[in-house]
Amino acid sequence: MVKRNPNMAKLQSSYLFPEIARRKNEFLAKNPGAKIISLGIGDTTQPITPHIMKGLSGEVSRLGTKKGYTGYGAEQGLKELRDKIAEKMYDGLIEGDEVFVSDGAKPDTARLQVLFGSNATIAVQDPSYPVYVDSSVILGQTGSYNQEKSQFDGIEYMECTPENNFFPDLRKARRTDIIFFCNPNNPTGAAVNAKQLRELVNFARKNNSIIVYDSAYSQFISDKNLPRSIYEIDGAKEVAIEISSFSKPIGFTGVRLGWTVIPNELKFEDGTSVNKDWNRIMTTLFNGASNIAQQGALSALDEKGMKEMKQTISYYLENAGIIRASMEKLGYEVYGGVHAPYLWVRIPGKTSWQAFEEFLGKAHLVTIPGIGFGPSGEGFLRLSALGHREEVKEAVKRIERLMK
Ligand code: PL4
Repeated sequence: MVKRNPNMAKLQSSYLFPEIARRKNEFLAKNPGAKIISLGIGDTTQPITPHIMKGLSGEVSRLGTKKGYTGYGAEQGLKELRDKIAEKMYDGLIEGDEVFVSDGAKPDTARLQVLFGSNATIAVQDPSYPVYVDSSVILGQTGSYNQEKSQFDGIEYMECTPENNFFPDLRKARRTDIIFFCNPNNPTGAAVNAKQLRELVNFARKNNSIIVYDSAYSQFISDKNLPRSIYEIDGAKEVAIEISSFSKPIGFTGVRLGWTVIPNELKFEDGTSVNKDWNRIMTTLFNGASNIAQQGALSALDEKGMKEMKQTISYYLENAGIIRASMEKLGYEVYGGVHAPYLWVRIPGKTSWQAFEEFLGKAHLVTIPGIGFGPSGEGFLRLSALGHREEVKEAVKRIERLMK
């Protein structure tokens, strides 16, 4: 028999999101007529907009012609798209050859862990998107799960709570090789200002760490004065990788397309270019993003496409505003929903799994328990605003009834 990878045994039996789906299905099996509304998994619901659809369908048609057919593409992505991402998403702060197009931010996170290897040490915001911690465990970068602390030994959990305005106290943080930092944050919806981001960059520079900056929700930032990319901060190119995604801004969660930026200035301790090693990883472990998806993204990044992207984001942020206003009226302590499609709500007197069960059992609403994102998430629920407007309004009514 083959020995099991011992790191797998350290993980919780199920990844957070399939566990939510399992509990929902279990509830439905017992209550077959229940009309469940999901404020849970952050999945998009609005159809892909017309101009972006033209980009997708145009490529589908070309693939059926002798002249237009293409097979494998460059593993790094179409040059035209890499250049366009650099120009439109980064205002020229980076070059096209620093952009690697991929099948999404989540798979890039996993491949980055392969790049860093099992000896790397990591820090995460607490709470944070669970993929950073779980991929670290799988790679063997951690010790065991500490039941008492609800965290893995060996990982630096940087508390981000209402008490510190969701920005970690870096004076207390232990030095690690890698710092995963998601902004705007999933799950809290908090967005940092330039001063805070500068503090983080300086912390990484002082410690010779690499920041993996996840900007999957950057297009939701609604204040022009807040930074969208980490490269807006001087000196970030020597210490930061940025991963990002087309999933949320243009509804590509199922189409699959994202990217990672590895600046040419970023070097490992021995002077090796990180970009060069990432190129080696991508050309070995990845076979290029879908040519159809890439044409859709090219349409998304022209003038009409950018307009449509803004409309899609406004729709979800309006949903967030509706949920936020109602929760505040009911007296809940609510965060987020302004620069991100997530609301972070404190549920007093209950664990987050108890609150999850109550919302599901009594209001037929799926939410995500905060503890699933880390120990500092205990006592909170994350609500997603990525639903249909009618369902969001109905969900709000149900919450109001639940509170009476
Ligand atoms: C459910 C901070 C959602 N099955 O679509 P990708 O791979 O380009 O981006 C995934 C991603 C990356 N970074 C952050 C994210 O929040 C997400 C998506 N997160 C959520 O509800 O938290 C979808 C989760 C998906 C999963 O397991 O990730």
